[in-house]
Amino acid sequence: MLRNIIVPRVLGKSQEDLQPALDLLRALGAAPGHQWHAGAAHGFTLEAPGGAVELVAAASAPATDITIEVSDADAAWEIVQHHKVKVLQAITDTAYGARLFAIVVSGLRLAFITYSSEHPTGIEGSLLAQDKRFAIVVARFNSFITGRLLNGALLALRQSGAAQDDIAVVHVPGSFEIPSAARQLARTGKYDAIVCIGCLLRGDTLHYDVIANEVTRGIGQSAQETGIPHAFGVLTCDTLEQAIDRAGLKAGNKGYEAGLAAVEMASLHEKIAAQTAGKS
Ligand code: DLZ
Repeated sequence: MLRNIIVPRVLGKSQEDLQPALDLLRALGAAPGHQWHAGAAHGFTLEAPGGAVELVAAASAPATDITIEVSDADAAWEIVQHHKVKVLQAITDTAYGARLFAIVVSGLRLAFITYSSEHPTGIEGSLLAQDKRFAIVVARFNSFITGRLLNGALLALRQSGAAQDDIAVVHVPGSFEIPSAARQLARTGKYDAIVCIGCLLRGDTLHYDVIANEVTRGIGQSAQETGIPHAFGVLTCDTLEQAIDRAGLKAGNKGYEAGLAAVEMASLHEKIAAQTAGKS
């Protein structure tokens, strides 16, 4: 019966009023869900891998509207520094062993928390892109879609802290040409990750399956052989409508997701190299 719990918060009267909160939550990895626009009113649903309602009985109530559990509160704290927020509580250890901070953005009081674990958490990449360099290889074919995916990827990289000058955008004719350009860029050793963007439509491509397999294999092979992370932002859709949904309409923006994946993998790559340096 119960399918989903949605907490609507009215943050103002125009989209501008909620934009800072939207930008921040997306920079922290919230996936864009359903959105609606009705005249001057707007609604943006942000999705997380999990959600829960906590019912509390206590002498005092927490001074936040929403508590967001993150995998690394310190990394989230770094990201928050690049957004216009008011700090309610700087990052700190709690009495119960968690890491926590609280902010206000667009009038919304948010607490971010990472619970301590008795078990080692393992190595995980962060969403911090400062001082990292990225190349985006984007196919011109179906540019109506790939242009939107490119904008999504650029937004993800910039929101994660990558400098404009540290992002190279390389255009290729179609998806088939992505792997060779990606490999050439990866081989230069100048980039921490490559984002690959294209759109294959079954209706347009006679040998759709062959091309889709070849592009997927080529990108994967380039990543494995060069050792540089490649993010896969190539849509393979049956119809233009499906592609539009994945380029920013109903099903999020896969370019944005590929941008975030590139940032996380660039960070993970660096961490694994640091942790394994000198070990045989
Ligand atoms: C030729 C072609 C066709 C029919 N369809 C697509 C497509 O849906 N998506 C895409 O990215 N590229 C397509 N192409 C172009 C090929 O990827 C390639 O650029 C050309 O065959 C030249 O090698």
